[in-house]
Amino acid sequence: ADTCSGLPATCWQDPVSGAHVSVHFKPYTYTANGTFSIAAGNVAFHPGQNSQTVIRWASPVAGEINILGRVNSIHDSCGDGVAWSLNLGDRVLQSGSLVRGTGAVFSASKVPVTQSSAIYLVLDKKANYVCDSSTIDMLITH
Ligand SMILES: [Ca+2]
Repeated sequence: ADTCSGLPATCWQDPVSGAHVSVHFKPYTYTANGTFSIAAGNVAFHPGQNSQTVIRWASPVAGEINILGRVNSIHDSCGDGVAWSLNLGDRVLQSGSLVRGTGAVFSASKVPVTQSSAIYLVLDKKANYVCDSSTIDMLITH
């Protein structure tokens, strides 16, 4: 959709669970319960009440790739933070747990892929899903 919770953004959202991935068209500052900002063009995501949110990269190449990224829990006023994992198919390459308001850098070198491989970034709510807004940056090189 072209809006996410009424905001101008490219949005993939499950309105029942609250899970979403959004790319905001304009800078956005949330101020209802604490505050955080998302820059225009940044990718934000949030797990659902009873579901993870997963971003997939489908490999267009065969060979080895290098992955460098950062995941940030951006809503630091409530909740228990989020957990994340970087997967190649169903194999976990790296994972971590974030205290609310913190971030983690991840990287993986010489990851073997084919043109049917998929890299997944999984965002999990941990015990509860309140205040789990997060952002993701990822660079993949071949
Ligand atoms: Ca949480």
